[in-house]
Amino acid sequence: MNNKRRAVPGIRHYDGPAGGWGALKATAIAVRTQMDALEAPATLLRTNQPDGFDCPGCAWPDKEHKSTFQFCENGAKAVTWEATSKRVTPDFFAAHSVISLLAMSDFELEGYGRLTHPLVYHRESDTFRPVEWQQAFDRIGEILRGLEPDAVEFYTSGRTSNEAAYLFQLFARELGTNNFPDCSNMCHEATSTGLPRSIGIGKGTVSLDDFDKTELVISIGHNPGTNHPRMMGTLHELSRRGVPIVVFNPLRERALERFADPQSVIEMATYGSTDIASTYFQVKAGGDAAALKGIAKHLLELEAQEGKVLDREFIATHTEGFAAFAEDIAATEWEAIEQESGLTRANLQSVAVAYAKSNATIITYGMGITQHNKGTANVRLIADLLLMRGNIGKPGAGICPLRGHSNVQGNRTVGISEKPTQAFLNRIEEVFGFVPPSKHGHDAVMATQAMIAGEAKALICLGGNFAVAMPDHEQVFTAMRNLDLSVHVGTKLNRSHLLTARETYLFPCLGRTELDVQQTGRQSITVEDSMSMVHASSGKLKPASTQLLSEPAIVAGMAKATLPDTKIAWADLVADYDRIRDLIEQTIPGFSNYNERIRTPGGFRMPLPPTERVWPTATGKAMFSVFDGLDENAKGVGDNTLRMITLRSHDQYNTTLYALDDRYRGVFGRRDVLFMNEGDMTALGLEHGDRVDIATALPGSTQTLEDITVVAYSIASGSVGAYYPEANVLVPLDYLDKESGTPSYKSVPVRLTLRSKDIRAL
Ligand SMILES: Nc1nc2c(c(=O)[nH]1)N[C@H]1C(S)=C(S)[C@@H](COP(=O)(O)OP(=O)(O)OC[C@H]3O[C@@H](n4cnc5c(=O)[nH]c(N)nc54)[C@H](O)[C@@H]3O)O[C@H]1N2
Ligand SMILES: Nc1nc2c(c(=O)[nH]1)N[C@H]1C(S)=C(S)[C@@H](COP(=O)(O)OP(=O)(O)OC[C@H]3O[C@@H](n4cnc5c(=O)[nH]c(N)nc54)[C@H](O)[C@@H]3O)O[C@H]1N2
Ligand SMILES: [Mo]
Repeated sequence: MNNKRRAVPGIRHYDGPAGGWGALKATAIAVRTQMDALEAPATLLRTNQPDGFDCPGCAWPDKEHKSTFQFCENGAKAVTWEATSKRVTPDFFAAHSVISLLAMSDFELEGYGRLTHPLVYHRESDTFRPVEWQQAFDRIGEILRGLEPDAVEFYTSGRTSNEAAYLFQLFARELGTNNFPDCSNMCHEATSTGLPRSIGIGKGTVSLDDFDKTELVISIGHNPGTNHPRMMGTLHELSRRGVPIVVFNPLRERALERFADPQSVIEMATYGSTDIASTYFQVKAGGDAAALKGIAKHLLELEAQEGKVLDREFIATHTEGFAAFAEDIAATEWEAIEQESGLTRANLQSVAVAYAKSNATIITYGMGITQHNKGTANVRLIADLLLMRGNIGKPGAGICPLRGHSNVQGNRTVGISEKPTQAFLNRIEEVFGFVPPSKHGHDAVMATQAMIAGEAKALICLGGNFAVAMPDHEQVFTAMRNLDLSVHVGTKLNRSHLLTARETYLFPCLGRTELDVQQTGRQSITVEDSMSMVHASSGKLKPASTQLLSEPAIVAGMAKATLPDTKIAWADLVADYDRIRDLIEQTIPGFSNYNERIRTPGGFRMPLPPTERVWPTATGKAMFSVFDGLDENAKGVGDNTLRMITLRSHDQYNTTLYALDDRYRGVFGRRDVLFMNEGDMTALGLEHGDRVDIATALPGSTQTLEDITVVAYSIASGSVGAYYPEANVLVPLDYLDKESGTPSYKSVPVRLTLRSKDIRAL
């Protein structure tokens, strides 16, 4: 860092490691501002205990799910954010019109606390007013019955339980649609689409045990210190064991460099820390395919020189398509690889050498891989690299997509899919006696397009903040207002709730931390983590209000009121969630003895045939693929374009902001910044602290984001970084990975215009 640089308000260089005393302090603040200090310690201690609740923070598994409480700053924030003692009551809504609430920031909206009553939008007064649950369900039923089923969109956000998600898809299918826009369409859809072709299943193959046995980890495009905090304990252990961790990330992320484990007494007492990455490669945004091809290319060169680098036997017995893959790699020039990746041939060769030496390698990845024009192809290329050395289906090795929401994977497993398989539909028909629709439905982008076109008339959201999470807000916001009906099931107020349709209902639900008592007693729900472990979670806290219903109860209430001739005993299912699980078991493979197996601590693992080298692909083999070219196929229009990635701060959970700081990146009290490479700044005549307007540089795009302060940062040349969701206005809705429909949130060509050389006064 350049020490002579001028001071910019809110920007301070952060020198410490990740974790450590800073993390303890941040947790204490989260507890103090959100919770009753007496209840907080007990609540946090119940997180991820055998009879407690699953941490809503991330989808990283726990060792045996029963050991001591794993300290985790961002897990604590997620729990305290839900278990807050703040409330948004009917009095609050009477005093605040929707238009006045819309003027507030998303940070302020959620900050008011938990929703307490079911609410209906009252147009004349422009306020939300309390409504009786049954009255609301009846009116929703009436509206839905008057619509074509395919004019209704059923959105799921990944915090929802298996039980609620299963009922939600039954409701939609009995109504007659497969319209399931879902947060994973913006997230790991590239994994769900890419991996089935490569290995036969759209999920990761590693378990925590594999991390104990691995000899090399390659970490691409994810930021675990913030987003998968429990993974830091694993990385820390690996680093202590001397296992090399090779990172590919355009930004220097502090947690991937150094991390003081807050559970390590010695490190905490001595201000010590452990280096995490053994090598850190600042690949260009969107340059991963080139980097991966470079590694593969050198592996082929090593094989030609020394032999025994490829796992020839594995390739011959278990795979198809190797020759075409190898031919494409061999034909790719080093010069092009260097240019697209921003890394040198020597850099990539060194990774290939380390990879050739390792007997068991894991590749982990996140949004830096999936949220690109060629996200699906990127995922398959990762699989290819692993297949070259037989690194799937052996201990210590495999592919490890880091899932987003804590149950996003489970939601998909239990049927949230706009493209259901015929086998699943047949089972639904056999078990329930109605014929579910087989026509494919909408994913998130298609649902939004249907809303914009006026074809979709109603949106029902099981959690989430749909409008804000999607690209190109302005269009989405207008489309939301043109709907006949919107229904939101949520815990806290957010902007999507306020984009009122002709009729809008807001339903407060129990959170994961809260006691859920139904007719037959206390209920538990189940979730599936990033490593396909399914386990139970049951809340213990007193619900935020006596008016709350559980998510399964709300879904069942709407379904029963909508479907007069329903074949499903909705009320019985809500009375005892075991009955919902019995139906899941009858309709979805892999859930045998579901109720019995979730009663053992730790739960059970869903079947993962590739771990046993069984490949449920069309050919019965693992498939190599050919990645077409090297680049993203989307060059910016005009001179001086840069590639923008949008990312999460440390004090953020998706569209939820816990605070306005991003400690490890040295940003405090603000988010209107653009991280930029110093060389690029010089080339464009910009200085640290200059204020710029950002414009999307794609053909026909007119999107702009005004008045953003440039911050010098250690980021690959040609790449710039801005915060999600503020920068979503710059992402065109149709700028996406065509194979999976995932928006290219990490790859938007942009151009900067200097606005003022003044430093913003805060
Ligand atoms: N505390 C907290 N936890 C969370 C979330 C949260 O918001 N807050 N969100 C949850 C959800 S839904 C998800 S999906 C996950 C998201 O977890 P991540 O996948 O870590 O998501 P991002 O913050 O978007 O960051 C992606 C990382 O990829 C890097 N990157 C960007 N572009 C590229 C590229 O082209 N190549 C490479 N190699 N790297 C790139 C960025 O610098 C950044 O470090 O986390 C989950 N957990
Ligand atoms: N530019 C850009 N855009 C992105 C991304 C990016 O990296 N860059 N990432 C994308 C990704 S990976 C994702 S997953 C999406 C996230 O999109 P969403 O999942 O739609 O958004 P969240 O912000 O997680 O939703 C927050 C809301 O969920 C509700 N909520 C919280 N807990 C519960 C609960 O237990 N039950 C219910 N019913 N509701 C609850 C609260 O009301 C809260 O306001 O955003 C995507 N958008
Ligand atoms: Mo996500």
